[in-house]
Amino acid sequence: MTDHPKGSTEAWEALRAHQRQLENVRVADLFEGDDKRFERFSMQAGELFVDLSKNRITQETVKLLLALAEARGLAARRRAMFEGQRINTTEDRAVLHVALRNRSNTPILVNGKDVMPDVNAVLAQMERFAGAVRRGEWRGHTGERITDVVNIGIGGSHLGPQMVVTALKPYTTAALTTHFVSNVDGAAISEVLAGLRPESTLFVVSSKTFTTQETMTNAHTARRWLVERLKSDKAVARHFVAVSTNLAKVAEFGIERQNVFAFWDWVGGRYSLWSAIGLSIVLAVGYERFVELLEGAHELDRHFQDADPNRNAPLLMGLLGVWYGNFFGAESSAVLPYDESLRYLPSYLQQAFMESNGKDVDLAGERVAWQTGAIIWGSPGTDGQHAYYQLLHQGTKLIPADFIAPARPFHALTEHHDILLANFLAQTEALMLGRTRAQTRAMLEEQGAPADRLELLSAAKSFPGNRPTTSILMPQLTPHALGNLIALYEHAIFTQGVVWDIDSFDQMGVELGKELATNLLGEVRAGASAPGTHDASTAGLLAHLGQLRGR
Ligand code: G6Q
Repeated sequence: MTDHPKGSTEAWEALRAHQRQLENVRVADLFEGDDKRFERFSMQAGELFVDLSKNRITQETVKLLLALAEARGLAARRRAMFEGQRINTTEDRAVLHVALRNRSNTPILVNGKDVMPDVNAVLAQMERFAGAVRRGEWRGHTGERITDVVNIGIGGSHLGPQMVVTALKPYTTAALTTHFVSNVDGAAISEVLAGLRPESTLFVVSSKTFTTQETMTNAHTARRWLVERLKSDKAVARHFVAVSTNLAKVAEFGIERQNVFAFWDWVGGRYSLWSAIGLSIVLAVGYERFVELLEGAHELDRHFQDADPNRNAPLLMGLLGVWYGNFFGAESSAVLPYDESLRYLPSYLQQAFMESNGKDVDLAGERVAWQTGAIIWGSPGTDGQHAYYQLLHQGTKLIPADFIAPARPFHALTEHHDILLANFLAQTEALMLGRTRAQTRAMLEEQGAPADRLELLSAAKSFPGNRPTTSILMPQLTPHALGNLIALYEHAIFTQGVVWDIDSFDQMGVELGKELATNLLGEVRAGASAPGTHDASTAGLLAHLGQLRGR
């Protein structure tokens, strides 16, 4: 067994040697020695301006990383995805979220059949339905207009719509409010239902499988709430629609066929916001804006396929993750949007990256001997600056961070936005430059610090710097720019999966959780387990819970 993916020996060894050369090189010095560094390592991808120049890279690094991608067959694998080949090997499925936003409408074949007519038919159905609701033509059971939409879903059937609807708040209409329920914790749905009237509420039950315990439990609770209050089973038809690939299960739930929005097994949950799973987005911002989102993603799809590798933003961002994770020992990576409306982007990307690339076997089923997916975390700036940035600046860990900001806000508080952007730039600059012990000492002396504390304070107040950041700017957070941004990350994830030789499109760990919870439910209800069925800790906790709950 080798310690690197198949076919990459030469490229891997070259990168390892190169890392040793670069280990003590400061990015700040690289800028000193190259007045074209910023131009060299920054690029346009759709509306996004992506600056990689504050990373620990040289032209040689890029050359070697691209050689690694080539050795791992990136181009062929990318073509295979766009052509609809079954690159999700464990599930034996195509991976075609790119077809959902294929605005050029060129045929994409799955098992010899063009999927575009079906994609377009569902889009048209979404347009018709959402338009009718938004115009007030679709009425509730008692004839009232719909004022509130509740998306019930979890994981991939929740995080995307929630992130996008929140990000595009300026495009939403005051006449329709969107709510999200995901957690099976009864507090979640209770809180949402408490503020709603059944007469004017529409539930969108989003579940690819339509068997997910959390979603089904929440959907049944919502259904009971509605039927009890409107005193008729018939009300369900006007207040529930479903988004699913499992039409039989939807019918069992009692939702009529014309109120079902279909998608297909070649759409992975965490890649599904472009499909009918985006219905709550269409309801919130309207069909035209949703199409702009799709167009933005399509533009990045083209960029990923066609751009010169040296200016291919998703390709290079994916490879940077490999560079830090496999050669610098970085374990995590931060996503730091300087935009309050992107507050769900870190959790959205956390799922996208970690569920896709948190894998420990390669495509042949062999255990990998190299690091795979990074831990992704983050939250909006500037809040994080007053919390965990301390560790980014002075901690002992290397944490590459992406800083993301729109140049123009939607509000009129220009002064706020100036301050926000100043913080963005100040942080990325400080993370790179740091402050040496000598500089700190000189500063402290000038400030008149007591001589007996100079050593201690200059140590504590100096910053190592050389902490890598990527800056992503866009003119404004429009649907189109957001589509660019999400697809940028999707293709970075894809790139990493190809390099690591893993299946980025299955999610066995998620499925394990689904099985385990179902198995234990009976025992939680009973407050006890049969002897020998669990380890002593789990059996003990079950019994203790049973006592606390009087079972
Ligand atoms: C995503 C995962 C997972 C999934 C949820 C919900 O890629 O598979 O997060 O989206 O478990 O599944 P359903 O849509 O089937 O309810």
